[in-house]
Amino acid sequence: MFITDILLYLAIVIVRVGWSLRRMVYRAPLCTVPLRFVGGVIRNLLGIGAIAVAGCTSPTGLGDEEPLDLWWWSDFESGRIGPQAERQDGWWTSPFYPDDQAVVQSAVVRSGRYAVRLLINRDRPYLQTKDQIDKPRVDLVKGRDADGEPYLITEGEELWYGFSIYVPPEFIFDYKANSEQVHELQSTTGDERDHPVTVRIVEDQYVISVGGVLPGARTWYYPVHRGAWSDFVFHLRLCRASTTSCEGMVEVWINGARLGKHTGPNSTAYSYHFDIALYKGSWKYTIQGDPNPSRQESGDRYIYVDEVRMAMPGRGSYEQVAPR
Ligand SMILES: [Ca+2]
Repeated sequence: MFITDILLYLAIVIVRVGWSLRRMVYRAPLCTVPLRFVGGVIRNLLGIGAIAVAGCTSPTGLGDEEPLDLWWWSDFESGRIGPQAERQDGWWTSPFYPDDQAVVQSAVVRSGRYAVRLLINRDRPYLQTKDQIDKPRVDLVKGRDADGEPYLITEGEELWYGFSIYVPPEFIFDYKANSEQVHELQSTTGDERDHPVTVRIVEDQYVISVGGVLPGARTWYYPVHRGAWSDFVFHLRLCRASTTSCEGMVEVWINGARLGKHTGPNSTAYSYHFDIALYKGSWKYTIQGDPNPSRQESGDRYIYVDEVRMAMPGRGSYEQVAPR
């Protein structure tokens, strides 16, 4: 892109210089020819410089995002979801779910040209395994595999990460028992009780829980504003109670407001993966298979996600990861 722009501009310059020389020879006073020639050269050099600056600062140009500060990020500006090993827009997504459940789109964005829409549908059967039904979910996961996955979150690392969530105006707040989970850190051992951080939509509130099932676990509440983006920032260090000199810590901000800080043991496993999701533990049926009343009896249910950033362990800051 950058090279072709330069070549095109040089071709224009050659034509313009030729045309200017023709005009100077036939029309201009002889004494102004050198001055006008030098002026034309300067103008054309400035034009090439402007193209170079534009090429280095455009979203697809050489400068792009600040990769040295970030461990990985997903602003969805690549326009697609790639393999989870890719630093930008790389995610693991479940093969059990239809492709239209996580779609990179341009209609609703927090920043740039793209964001992702996560969708579940009340009328579809959700088959995770042959004997486990009606757990509608779509997950974007980073660091899912314990072996060889470079983005596992491990005990003792100081981390900063942020993301932004948009709940559309038509989103129906469901009963408390039918809440949605939109973010979690999930242990790689698969312990369902072990979530040092979760964000759920419970009726009309974001419920941010820290510490899982441990004594001293903490919960914060923040209103869900439909039709607006909500910016989340987390600053944390995971640690287990069994760890000597445990210095666990979790700080939370929403829309620039600091909700608070939890200190002490916050986890029970050594490593975790990062999950952004739209997930209901049950919807059409309970896990036992009984009919489950909901305020939304059919159709799509969706949220949007953008501006996901995780700073290099031990090197982050609020500014590096906050949605902008
Ligand atoms: Ca974006």
